[in-house]
Amino acid sequence: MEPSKEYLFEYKGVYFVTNTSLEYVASLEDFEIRDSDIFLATYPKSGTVWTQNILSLIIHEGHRNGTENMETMDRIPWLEYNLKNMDYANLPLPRVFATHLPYYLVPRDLRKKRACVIYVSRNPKDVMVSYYHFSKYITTVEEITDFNLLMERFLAGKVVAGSWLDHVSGWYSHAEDFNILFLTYEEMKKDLRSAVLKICNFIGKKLSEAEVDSVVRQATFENMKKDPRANYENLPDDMAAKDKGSFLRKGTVGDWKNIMTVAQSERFDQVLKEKMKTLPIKFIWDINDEM
Ligand code: PPS
Repeated sequence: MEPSKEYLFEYKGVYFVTNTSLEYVASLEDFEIRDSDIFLATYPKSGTVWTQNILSLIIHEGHRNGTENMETMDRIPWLEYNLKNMDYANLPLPRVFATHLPYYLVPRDLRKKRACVIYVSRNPKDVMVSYYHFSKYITTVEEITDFNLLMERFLAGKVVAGSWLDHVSGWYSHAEDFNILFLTYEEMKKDLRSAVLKICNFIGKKLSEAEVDSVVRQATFENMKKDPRANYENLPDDMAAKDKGSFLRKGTVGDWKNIMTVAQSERFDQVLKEKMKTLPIKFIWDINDEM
């Protein structure tokens, strides 16, 4: 039941992939903030890379009009996984970081309402199913082929970033401490243009109608999947089993129905759905559901 120490280590109640270190993660509470910083916070598999791409398209004209060819991870690196040993203190402004940290481990000064935080969440059945497929593809995450075992680990929070419920409820219940915009994967899926506009407004970036159109067009699932940068096709060979999948997999709402049995879904509901009632979010479990 316990996650393998080869793949995950625990720090203050959450799990991290072993390609970062406990000391580094612990140091991030003191990470120095700039007022123009933007942090994209998510629980894994909730739309991080999607929103990362949207932010990059909004902020960088050279990305939007195709004149600059830069890896997304170089533009918007992961805060707690500094895989390329970048000098985070001296990145060009505005710095944008992606993070799976829970609210209580992020740089302390963010809690003074400095900088911007965008938090994206997704219905947890789709998150879990996405994680299941991801674990076969990414070699740094333990592959769990037994879906029942994967589900028990997920429900117990013994996966990357810990408990889904704790992550989402923590960020929502501490919203007042942060300058924060909440989005859901499902609302982005239903109306991408509105989500792009919300992000522009929140980070104070004015784009023309044509520029917004361009961001939206380049951020659809189909177009991102065709774009090697957006689809993270340039990951080092030892990080991904490229014959076993890709970063952008299916990109739908309700894919859980294709894999979870009725019994598994009921077990999931029994453990999580009751507790989810405390969340101020109405999750969409099927793309045909009303928002
Ligand atoms: S990670 O590894 O935590 O950074 O993963 P994350 O990026 O949060 O989540 C991956 C899922 O997001 C889907 N995705 C998209 N869906 C719709 N539209 C766009 N443009 C898009 N880009 C990424 C991706 O396919 C993963 O979901 P699944 O369900 O596995 O397809």
